[in-house]
Amino acid sequence: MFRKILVANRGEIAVRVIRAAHELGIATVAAYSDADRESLAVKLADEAICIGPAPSKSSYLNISSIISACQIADADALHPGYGFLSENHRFAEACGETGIVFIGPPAEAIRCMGDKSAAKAAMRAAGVPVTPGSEGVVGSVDEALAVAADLGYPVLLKAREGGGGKGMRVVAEPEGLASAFEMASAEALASFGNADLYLEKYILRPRHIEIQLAGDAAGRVVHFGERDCSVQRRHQKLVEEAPSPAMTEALRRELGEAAVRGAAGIGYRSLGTMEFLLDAEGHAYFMEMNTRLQVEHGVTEEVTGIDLVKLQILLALGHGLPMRQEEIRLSGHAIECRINAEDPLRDFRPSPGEVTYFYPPGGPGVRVDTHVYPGYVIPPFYDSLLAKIIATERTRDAALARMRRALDELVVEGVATTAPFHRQVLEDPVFRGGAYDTGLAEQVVAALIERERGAGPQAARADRAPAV
Ligand code: MV4
Repeated sequence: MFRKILVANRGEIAVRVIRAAHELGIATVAAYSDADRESLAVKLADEAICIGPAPSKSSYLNISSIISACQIADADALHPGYGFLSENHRFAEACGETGIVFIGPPAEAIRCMGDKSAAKAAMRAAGVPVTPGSEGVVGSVDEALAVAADLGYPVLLKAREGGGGKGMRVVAEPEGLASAFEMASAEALASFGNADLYLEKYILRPRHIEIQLAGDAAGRVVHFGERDCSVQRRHQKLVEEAPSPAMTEALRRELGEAAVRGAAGIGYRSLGTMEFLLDAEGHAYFMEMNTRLQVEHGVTEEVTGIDLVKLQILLALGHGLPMRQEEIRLSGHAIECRINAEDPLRDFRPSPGEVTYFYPPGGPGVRVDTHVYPGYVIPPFYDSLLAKIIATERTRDAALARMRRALDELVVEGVATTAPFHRQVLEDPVFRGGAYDTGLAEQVVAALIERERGAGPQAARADRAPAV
């Protein structure tokens, strides 16, 4: 067993990791920036060590500072959380070189999945259905034109080291390809330090379905079913649910088996997630793989009864998977709403500052993962996730009713939050019917703004962002 884990992250996920470690009898060290001195993670951890000034570059992204903190605190393992350095293969390697166990996959797996076109090739080789497109990088506009002619328009240019939507360009016709290629390439170089692009058939308004999986050092891989993350805005997920209302038992089995084959094919160990696009005809295609613990892991925990963070820690220790695929049973329905300190009526503008009052919902089937307490001051430097509310019940309809009830109980004063957006989602007939796709969020925002406008003169103020 590890004696001590250093948590190289902040916010709710630092709290989540500390809780899992403590339940395993492992001591924790919170690595924090100057801006997080008063954070809940610092209060809950056994020890805390400052890793630098508020800007992420100087603290949560500073590899040498974090490695030094591990050495000073005598931690034998490090949990990277999500975001920050969690998918940086050089960081995972630096941990290994200094004898610190990185709680995640081997550095080589991170590197391979970080190259999105290499990841697709590896998955194609393992028999996973991938989005139709170029075999690897397209080296020139002429090559892209040839591939696009085969695929048929519209096509999508993506950055080799992209992911999360950055550096993508939709191309509707051959005439637009050259300029889109130059722009996407320049954007990729600026964002990722690599200008390489690959090409895919553009799938209109897909659903985002992802399969949670885990692999062990013995080469066994299991999956934990899917999450539907189609309620996104500008590539930020806002709502996740499990199971997906779009899935049949047959498709679940097919995608689960494909994800297991793909992960086993690259010798993957640790927790991971395979993202798929699901088109209107019900065809699913591999998009990319996330090699970290994800924000939305909790919905899977609620429908499987498995603590994924404890599992991730045990896998990093070299333990074998403690369950077989047949023993993983999905039961009930879970939905998560991300409560961010952002104003959905003002283009989701961040709303940092003091949370003067905070009352999280509770009661049967409601889980709240948060680092917020009354009087907590949200720093302006990081992402704005305040709390994840997860409602679980036996059926989807009952889970949605439970979430509506939970949102009604929630009180956050002092900052604007995304809670009004979520109330609008839960009222939306398309969402309630379950037949929604990645176009839903913008429609919900428009409906929310429309409703506010109708609510009185105060709602029509000119500084409100228009519907997009
Ligand atoms: C796509 C696509 C349509 N066709 N690829 C967005 C994030 C990045 N990981 C990939 N993304 C997409 N890739 C093809 N070939 C549409 C998107 C996309 C999207 C995907 C999932 C969830 C929300 C989305 C919002 C806009 C675009």
